[in-house]
Amino acid sequence: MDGVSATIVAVCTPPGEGGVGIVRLSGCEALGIGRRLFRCRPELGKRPRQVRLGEVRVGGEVVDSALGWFLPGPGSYTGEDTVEVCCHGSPVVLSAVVDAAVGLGARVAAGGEFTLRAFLNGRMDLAQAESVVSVVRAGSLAEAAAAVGGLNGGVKALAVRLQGGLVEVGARLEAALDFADEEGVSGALEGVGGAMVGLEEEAARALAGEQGAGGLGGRMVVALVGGVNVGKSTLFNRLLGQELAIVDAGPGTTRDMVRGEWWVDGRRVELVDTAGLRETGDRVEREGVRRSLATAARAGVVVVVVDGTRGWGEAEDQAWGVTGGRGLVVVNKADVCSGEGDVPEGLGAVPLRVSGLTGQGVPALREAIAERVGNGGGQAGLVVTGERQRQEMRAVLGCVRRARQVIERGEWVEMAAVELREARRHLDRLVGRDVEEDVLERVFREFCVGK
Ligand SMILES: Nc1nc2c(ncn2[C@@H]2O[C@H](COP(=O)(O)OP(=O)(O)OP(=O)(O)O)[C@@H](O)[C@H]2O)c(=O)[nH]1
Ligand SMILES: [Mg+2]
Repeated sequence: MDGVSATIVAVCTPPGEGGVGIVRLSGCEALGIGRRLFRCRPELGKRPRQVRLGEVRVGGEVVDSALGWFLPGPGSYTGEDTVEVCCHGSPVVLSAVVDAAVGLGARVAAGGEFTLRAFLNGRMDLAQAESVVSVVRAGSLAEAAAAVGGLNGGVKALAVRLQGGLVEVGARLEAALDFADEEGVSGALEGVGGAMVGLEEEAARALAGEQGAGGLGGRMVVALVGGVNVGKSTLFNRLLGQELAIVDAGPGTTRDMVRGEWWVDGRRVELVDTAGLRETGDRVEREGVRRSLATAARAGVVVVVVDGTRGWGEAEDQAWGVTGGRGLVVVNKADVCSGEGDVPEGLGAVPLRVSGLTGQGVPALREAIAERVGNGGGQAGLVVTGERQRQEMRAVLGCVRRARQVIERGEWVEMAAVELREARRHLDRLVGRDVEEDVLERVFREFCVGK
């Protein structure tokens, strides 16, 4: 990354009436520039980490009386020499101080650049950096508490734990591969399935915990996804008890997402009806499908709706894929079909038979959703926050689950070993090892200036 050596400056607290504004300088020139802008006795930097009262000077004029301090690297937030001056919050003064710092050689920091430097200097991992955004954006104390768990290294601790488990299971698989005869293989594999279930549960808990804090403005999102015409909108209206979404016999009716406020066991959630998934040449519908998948990826609970008269197909595979294997599956139109909708057994999901049209099976579905919503909300130690982390954790869960299924079916052990290696790669990426620069850019683009 270029420009890492430049000293950067920004106001890191938004100025407001009665509030304070902190000008933060970070980099090798921070102390030199800071001394020119903030005069105190003894001189800034003589007593590192001590808060001093002093004068803020711009162009030879004293423009504010402020508190300032010097934090030497590597023990600062960014890992670099840092000066912070806590002014009274006048926007005029704050911008004059920033301008003066720029005149002295500093560069105005980009959004998230302080935290980016902290990451590049090894002061925090990527998951911790992301937690900073989650804390800032928290819509409730519960969300803030969850995000702080990540900031304090909760995600890293989880990743290390899971890595340990994966290494152990992986080693047993590799050992099993060394046995040529079947008996030896099954002996070496004993207990591996159970160990994998434990890893799956731990990963799923981290995701479930996140769901509680997830959603818009702290509200959990429950999304209905699936192919076209499977009856998502009918079911959506049935669950809400009002005719909010348009229902039609033709495919591709819903394009925009339809959202409804829904109370489940005393908790307010957001029920979302989405566009049916299919390949289409229609530009607007394609955008609808893209949004459906994005909604499913960030929803707390995903209900994959299957048309019982048509059965499981490509759209369902796609919908299930984005849930990371943790969706609820319903076979709809139970009033006109008797089967289980060809839901693949390997999914590990027990399909619920419902009819959005008649209401059959809907109370059971409501209960199943309520249970998931409750689990998400009641968990302590919510750790995985943010879409990127969730995607990686879902990928981990998917890999471990597939590996277990391969073993349980007595299939090629090497395949399971490959899945486990892939899971470890996703865990590495979760904490920011081996991530590409564009991923970093995306993460830090979310930040506001001064953080
Ligand atoms: N028999 C029966 N028909 C149903 C049921 N649910 C929906 N339908 C019918 O299936 C058709 C499609 O229903 P929608 O609710 O619009 O389906 P959708 O999944 O929202 O469709 P798109 O928005 O196009 O993706 C309509 O003719 C509905 O009346 C059901 O449970 N039983
Ligand atoms: Mg619809």
